[in-house]
Amino acid sequence: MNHRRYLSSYAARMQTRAQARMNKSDDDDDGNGDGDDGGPSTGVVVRSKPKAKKPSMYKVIMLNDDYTPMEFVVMILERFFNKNHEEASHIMLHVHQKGVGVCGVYTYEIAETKVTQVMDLARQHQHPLQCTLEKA
Ligand code: TYC
Repeated sequence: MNHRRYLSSYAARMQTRAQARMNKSDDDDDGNGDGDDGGPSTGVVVRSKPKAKKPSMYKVIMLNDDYTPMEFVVMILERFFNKNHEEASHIMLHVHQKGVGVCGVYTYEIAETKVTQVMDLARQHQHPLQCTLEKA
Protein backbone atom coordinates (compact mmCIF):
# COMPACT_ATOMS: atom_id res chain seq x y z
CA MET A 1 0.00 0.00 0.00
CA ASN A 2 1.33 3.42 -0.91
CA HIS A 3 0.97 5.56 2.20
CA ARG A 4 2.02 8.66 0.25
CA ARG A 5 -1.44 8.63 -1.28
CA TYR A 6 -2.94 9.40 2.09
CA LEU A 7 -0.65 12.29 2.99
CA SER A 8 -1.53 15.90 2.34
CA SER A 9 0.57 17.43 -0.41
CA TYR A 10 2.50 19.35 2.26
CA ALA A 11 3.27 16.19 4.24
CA ALA A 12 4.24 14.38 1.06
CA ARG A 13 6.63 17.16 0.10
CA MET A 14 8.22 17.16 3.55
CA GLN A 15 8.58 13.37 3.42
CA THR A 16 10.31 13.63 0.05
CA ARG A 17 12.74 16.22 1.40
CA ALA A 18 13.49 14.20 4.52
CA GLN A 19 14.17 11.15 2.32
CA ALA A 20 16.48 13.17 0.08
CA ARG A 21 18.47 14.31 3.11
CA MET A 22 18.82 10.76 4.43
CA ASN A 23 20.01 9.48 1.08
CA LYS A 24 22.63 12.22 0.98
CA SER A 25 24.22 11.45 4.41
CA ASP A 26 27.58 9.83 3.71
CA ASP A 27 29.05 9.87 7.24
CA ASP A 28 26.15 8.02 8.78
CA ASP A 29 27.88 4.83 9.88
CA ASP A 30 25.01 3.23 11.73
CA GLY A 31 23.08 3.32 8.53
CA ASN A 32 19.81 4.35 10.06
CA GLY A 33 19.69 7.39 7.83
CA ASP A 34 19.44 10.04 10.51
CA GLY A 35 22.99 11.28 10.03
CA ASP A 36 23.92 11.24 13.76
CA ASP A 37 25.72 7.86 13.79
CA GLY A 38 23.65 6.40 16.61
CA GLY A 39 20.15 5.86 17.88
CA PRO A 40 16.97 5.60 15.94
CA SER A 41 15.85 8.22 13.49
CA THR A 42 13.63 10.74 15.24
CA GLY A 43 11.69 11.58 12.10
CA VAL A 44 11.82 15.31 12.86
CA VAL A 45 11.42 17.24 9.65
CA VAL A 46 12.64 20.81 9.47
CA ARG A 47 11.66 23.04 6.59
CA SER A 48 14.89 23.81 4.73
CA LYS A 49 13.66 26.75 2.70
CA PRO A 50 11.05 29.38 3.51
CA LYS A 51 8.12 28.97 1.16
CA ALA A 52 6.89 32.33 -0.13
CA LYS A 53 4.88 32.47 -3.34
CA LYS A 54 4.47 35.88 -4.95
CA PRO A 55 0.80 36.83 -5.21
CA SER A 56 -0.81 37.25 -8.63
CA MET A 57 -1.21 40.91 -9.58
CA TYR A 58 -4.27 42.61 -11.09
CA LYS A 59 -4.62 45.81 -13.12
CA VAL A 60 -7.45 48.15 -12.22
CA ILE A 61 -8.80 49.38 -15.57
CA MET A 62 -10.92 52.47 -16.15
CA LEU A 63 -13.19 52.81 -19.18
CA ASN A 64 -14.13 55.95 -21.06
CA ASP A 65 -17.71 57.17 -21.39
CA ASP A 66 -19.32 60.32 -22.78
CA TYR A 67 -20.83 61.70 -19.55
CA THR A 68 -18.55 61.39 -16.51
CA PRO A 69 -16.90 64.79 -15.96
CA MET A 70 -13.15 64.88 -16.46
CA GLU A 71 -12.64 66.48 -13.02
CA PHE A 72 -14.53 63.62 -11.38
CA VAL A 73 -12.21 61.04 -12.99
CA VAL A 74 -9.15 63.04 -11.92
CA MET A 75 -10.51 63.21 -8.34
CA ILE A 76 -11.05 59.41 -8.36
CA LEU A 77 -7.47 58.80 -9.48
CA GLU A 78 -6.12 61.10 -6.78
CA ARG A 79 -8.31 59.71 -4.00
CA PHE A 80 -8.21 55.95 -4.62
CA PHE A 81 -5.07 55.46 -6.66
CA ASN A 82 -2.77 57.93 -4.86
CA LYS A 83 -1.89 59.84 -8.02
CA ASN A 84 -0.82 63.46 -7.90
CA HIS A 85 -2.85 65.95 -9.94
CA GLU A 86 -0.51 65.76 -12.96
CA GLU A 87 -0.44 61.93 -13.05
CA ALA A 88 -4.20 61.77 -12.55
CA SER A 89 -4.83 64.24 -15.40
CA HIS A 90 -2.49 62.27 -17.67
CA ILE A 91 -4.27 58.95 -16.98
CA MET A 92 -7.71 60.55 -17.37
CA LEU A 93 -6.76 62.03 -20.76
CA HIS A 94 -5.28 58.70 -21.85
CA VAL A 95 -8.58 56.96 -21.04
CA HIS A 96 -10.56 59.77 -22.69
CA GLN A 97 -8.54 59.38 -25.92
CA LYS A 98 -7.87 55.63 -26.05
CA GLY A 99 -11.03 54.33 -24.39
CA VAL A 100 -9.31 52.42 -21.58
CA GLY A 101 -6.39 52.87 -19.19
CA VAL A 102 -4.62 51.39 -16.14
CA CYS A 103 -5.17 53.13 -12.79
CA GLY A 104 -2.79 50.85 -10.86
CA VAL A 105 -1.66 47.25 -10.26
CA TYR A 106 -2.47 45.47 -6.98
CA THR A 107 -3.05 42.10 -5.36
CA TYR A 108 -6.55 40.71 -5.94
CA GLU A 109 -8.23 41.91 -2.74
CA ILE A 110 -6.88 45.42 -3.00
CA ALA A 111 -7.74 45.70 -6.71
CA GLU A 112 -11.28 44.44 -6.01
CA THR A 113 -11.70 46.94 -3.16
CA LYS A 114 -10.62 49.84 -5.38
CA VAL A 115 -13.04 48.80 -8.15
CA THR A 116 -15.88 48.74 -5.58
CA GLN A 117 -14.90 52.15 -4.16
CA VAL A 118 -14.80 53.74 -7.64
CA MET A 119 -18.10 52.17 -8.75
CA ASP A 120 -19.84 53.15 -5.48
CA LEU A 121 -18.76 56.79 -5.66
CA ALA A 122 -19.63 57.01 -9.40
CA ARG A 123 -23.11 55.60 -8.66
CA GLN A 124 -23.65 58.03 -5.77
CA HIS A 125 -22.91 60.88 -8.20
CA GLN A 126 -24.99 59.25 -10.97
CA HIS A 127 -22.02 59.03 -13.33
CA PRO A 128 -21.79 56.03 -15.67
CA LEU A 129 -18.05 55.56 -15.01
CA GLN A 130 -16.97 51.93 -15.33
CA CYS A 131 -13.99 50.32 -13.69
CA THR A 132 -12.87 46.68 -13.70
CA LEU A 133 -9.88 44.46 -13.00
CA GLU A 134 -7.74 42.32 -15.25
CA LYS A 135 -4.97 39.84 -14.44
CA ALA A 136 -1.62 41.61 -14.95
N1 TYC B 1 -14.97 61.22 -21.80
C1 TYC B 1 -15.33 61.97 -20.60
C2 TYC B 1 -15.72 63.39 -20.99
O1 TYC B 1 -15.44 63.81 -22.09
C3 TYC B 1 -14.18 62.01 -19.59
C4 TYC B 1 -13.82 60.66 -19.06
C5 TYC B 1 -12.49 60.30 -18.99
C6 TYC B 1 -14.78 59.78 -18.65
C7 TYC B 1 -12.11 59.05 -18.48
C8 TYC B 1 -14.44 58.53 -18.16
O2 TYC B 1 -12.73 56.97 -17.55
C9 TYC B 1 -13.09 58.16 -18.06
N2 TYC B 1 -16.33 64.12 -20.04
